Amino acid sequence: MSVRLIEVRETVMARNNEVAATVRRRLEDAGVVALNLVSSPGAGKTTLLERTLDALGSELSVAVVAGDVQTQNDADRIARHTSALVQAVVTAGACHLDARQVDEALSAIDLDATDLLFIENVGNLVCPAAWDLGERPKVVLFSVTEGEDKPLKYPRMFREAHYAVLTKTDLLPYVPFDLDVAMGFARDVNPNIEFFLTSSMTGAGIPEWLEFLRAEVHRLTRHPVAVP
Ligand SMILES: Nc1nc2c(ncn2[C@@H]2O[C@H](COP(=O)(O)OP(=O)(O)OP(=O)(O)O)[C@@H](O)[C@H]2O)c(=O)[nH]1
Ligand SMILES: [Mg+2]
Repeated sequence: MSVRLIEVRETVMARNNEVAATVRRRLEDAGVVALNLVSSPGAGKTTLLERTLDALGSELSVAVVAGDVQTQNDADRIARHTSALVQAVVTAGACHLDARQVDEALSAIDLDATDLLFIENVGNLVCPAAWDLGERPKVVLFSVTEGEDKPLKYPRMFREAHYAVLTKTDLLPYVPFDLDVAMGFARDVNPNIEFFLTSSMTGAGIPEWLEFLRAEVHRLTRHPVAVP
């Protein structure tokens, strides 16, 4: 029985990886930078997206796929900050998005007219780490109220991520959280991870985040990824 279960899971993961490869190719062909935002519940993904859309919406063509377990609250929130269609994916209990859901959501988006795609994953520090959505890069958000040791407790998430956004830095005066210790733990599991320190309340660190997004779009436009 247990052997059969493992086989089933492997088949499901293999199928996901196939679809993710298709998604990646579609995005690369269209020159779209696709960020998969992952974090524990409530780390600030939707709020950062709201800020980002307010700042970049008139400058870049930004599309959003918002995943949630049960509601479309986040998609509704995000839609108030953009004129573009926001795709809501309700996973009906699943703790992560999968590549098929993203592939289907992309069908309603004009990728050739899109610069930047944000995929807001389900808030969970375990499940989304294992599921390739065809994105590049994966960005983990990590708020200062969560404790410095999250990278050690959930290493796969931080190992898979290319960037970490330390959010809610406006709360640092009120919580015992050592930024250097937290960043050190993240580097222990992923020496190449790069950081942004942000507050969506005060706007601290948001200009650097926006500059990074602009540079990613510019890089892909000037040096398209070679698709074999
Ligand atoms: N103080 C402070 N609060 C923030 C910041 N960013 C988000 N919040 C608050 O944190 C709470 C959760 O923020 P969301 O953006 O909904 O978090 P999320 O990661 O999208 O949550 P899920 O989608 O449920 O996983 C909200 O009450 C926000 O107002 C921040 O930079 N500083
Ligand atoms: Mg959210």
